[in-house]
Amino acid sequence: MPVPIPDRNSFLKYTVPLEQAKFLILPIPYEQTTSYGTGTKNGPDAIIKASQYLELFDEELALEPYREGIHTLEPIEFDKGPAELSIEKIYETVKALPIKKKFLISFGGEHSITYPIVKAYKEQFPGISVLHVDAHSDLQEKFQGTIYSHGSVMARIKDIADIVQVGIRSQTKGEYNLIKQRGIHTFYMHAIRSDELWKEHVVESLGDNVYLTIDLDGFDPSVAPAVGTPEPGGLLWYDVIDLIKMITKTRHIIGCDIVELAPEPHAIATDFLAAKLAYKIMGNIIVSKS
Ligand SMILES: [Mn+2]
Repeated sequence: MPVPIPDRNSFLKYTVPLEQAKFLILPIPYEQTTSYGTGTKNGPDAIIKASQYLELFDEELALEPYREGIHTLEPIEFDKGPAELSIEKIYETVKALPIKKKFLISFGGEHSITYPIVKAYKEQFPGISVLHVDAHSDLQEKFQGTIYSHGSVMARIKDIADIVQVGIRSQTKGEYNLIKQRGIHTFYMHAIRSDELWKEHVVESLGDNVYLTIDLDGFDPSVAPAVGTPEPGGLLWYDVIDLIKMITKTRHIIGCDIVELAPEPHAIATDFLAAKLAYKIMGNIIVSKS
């Protein structure tokens, strides 16, 4: 077992050398195309700060996940310029990481970051399913003039991987029709409400290797208010945690990202939720492999 060393810039305030880590944290403070509220570039920092107030012990799993070793990487730096360059930079960064040997958790940043991450995963894990938790289906071909917008991220990903969407409650008619035509597995929020077995149905529609992307606006604004585009009627904490737990029982979660946190001083609960979510994912990954 690696020996965690205190470090004030790291997730949970502890670090281990990269080679010894089971988990990698990659801060991706990318914000170029957000549409309503702004501030997602401050997301990774806020999650790492909030994580430093988490208890290291998980009482539900009865373990201290950080003892498996967490290494927080340097944030990716972005130059001003076309979205393509930033997307390429994210892809190259993730491609260079040992994503097969370690479990990578990326913190956004806006949702656009997920496409280059999935592209890098796809090269090492053929046939992956992408589980997409979000209020929005993000399936617009182009949004605000770019195909790399946060509103188009799943339109890009659907062409390279199977996608399963959960928590959706805001979309255009075009997106609605596309889902019907392509037979995309979309679990709408209104349908989840009246289906006691929705989590089982989500798991059934996933392949063996699952990449998890969580837009925090998939959660209800009552539990995650600090997002750029809050939508009423979302998922609650245990909906998401229980879903993740259920997935790890029969599928392999191979990596994940948590995106769209737009920190606000009066809504620090969202920062904390995001940090705890990342830690809960780590705990469940450990339990599923032991
Ligand atoms: Mn969203």
